[in-house]
Amino acid sequence: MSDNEEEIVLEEMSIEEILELMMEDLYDGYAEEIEAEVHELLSRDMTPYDILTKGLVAGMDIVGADFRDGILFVPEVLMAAKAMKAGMAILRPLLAETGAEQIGTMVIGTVKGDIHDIGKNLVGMMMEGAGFQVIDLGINNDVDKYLGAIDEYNPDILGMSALLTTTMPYMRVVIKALKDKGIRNDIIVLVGGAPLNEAFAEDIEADAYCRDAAVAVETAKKFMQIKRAKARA
Ligand code: B1M
Repeated sequence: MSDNEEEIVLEEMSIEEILELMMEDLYDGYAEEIEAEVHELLSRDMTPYDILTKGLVAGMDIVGADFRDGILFVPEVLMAAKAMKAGMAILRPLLAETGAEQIGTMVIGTVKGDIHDIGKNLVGMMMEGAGFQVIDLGINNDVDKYLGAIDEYNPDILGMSALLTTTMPYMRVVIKALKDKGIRNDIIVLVGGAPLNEAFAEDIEADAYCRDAAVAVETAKKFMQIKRAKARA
C-alpha cells in the first residue's frame, strides 16, 4: 500500500490515472489494490482486454525490465506475479464470456525446467475467450506429460511456452517425440515466450511462433481454418 494511500479515491481518478496507479501497485505487489483497480476500470466500461494489456501486461513489462537490471529480485517479482494473477482471475471469466462458439481444442503448458506461467495463462485465457477449449497442463512439463495429454484430449493445437533460453530447446525434444510417434502432422504446434522468435520456431519445426496472446489467437484461428479446409477437400 503506498504512503499516500488514504488520499487515493479511485472513483475520483481518471482512467489514465488508475492505469498508472495499477502499474505502480503491480510493481509493489499489492494484489488487493490491483483487484480494486480492475473492478473500478470495469465499472468505467473499459474492456477486459484493454485492462489486461494497458494495465497488467504493461506493468509487468516494467517489472521485467527492472528484474533484468538487478533493481528487483525474485521475491519482489513473485509478489508482482501474484498481484498480476489476482487481476487476471477477475478478468478470466469475462474474457471467456464472449459467447464465441467452440472452434477447436488446445493443450498448453510451460516446458520442462521452466516455472514461468503468467504469459501461458494469458494465452489460455485469450484462447478461451476466442472460443477454444483449453487444457492447461501448468508448468514444468516433460515429453510424457505432453504426449499423455495429446492421447487423452486429441487436441487440434499444442501450445508450448518457455521463458528461459535454457528451457526453450526442450520444445525441439517434444516436437521430435511427436515425429517419432508419427503424429506430428496431426497436430498444430504453436510456441511462444519472450526469448523465442520466428527463426527458432522454424528451426525446431513448430508451425508458428506467437509473439503475444493476441497473435496466438489469430494464428490458432488461421490454422484451424486451414485444417477445416483440408478436411473438406
Ligand atoms: Co523469471 N526470468 N526467472 N521469474 N522472469 C525472466 C524470463 C528473465 C528474462 C528476467 C530477466 O533477466 N530480464 C530471465 C530469463 C533470462 C534468460 O533466460 N535469458 C529470468 C530468469 C533468469 C529467472 C530465474 C532463473 C531467476 C533466478 O532464479 N535467478 C528463475 C527461473 C525459474 C525457472 O523457471 N526454473 C526465474 C523466476 C521467476 C519468478 C518465479 C520470480 C517469476 C515467475 C512467476 C510466474 O510466472 N508465476 C519470474 C518472472 C515474473 C519473470 C519476468 C520478470 C516476467 C515474465 C512475465 O510473466 N511476463 C521475466 C522478464 C521478462 O519477460 N521481461 C523473467 C509477462 C507475460 C505476460 O509475458 O511471459 O513473455 P510473457 O508471455 C507473453 C508472450 O511471450 C507470449 O504471450 C504472452 C502474453 O502476451 N507467450 C506465448 C508466452 N508463452 C506463450 C505460449 C504460446 C503462445 C504465446 O503458445 C502458443
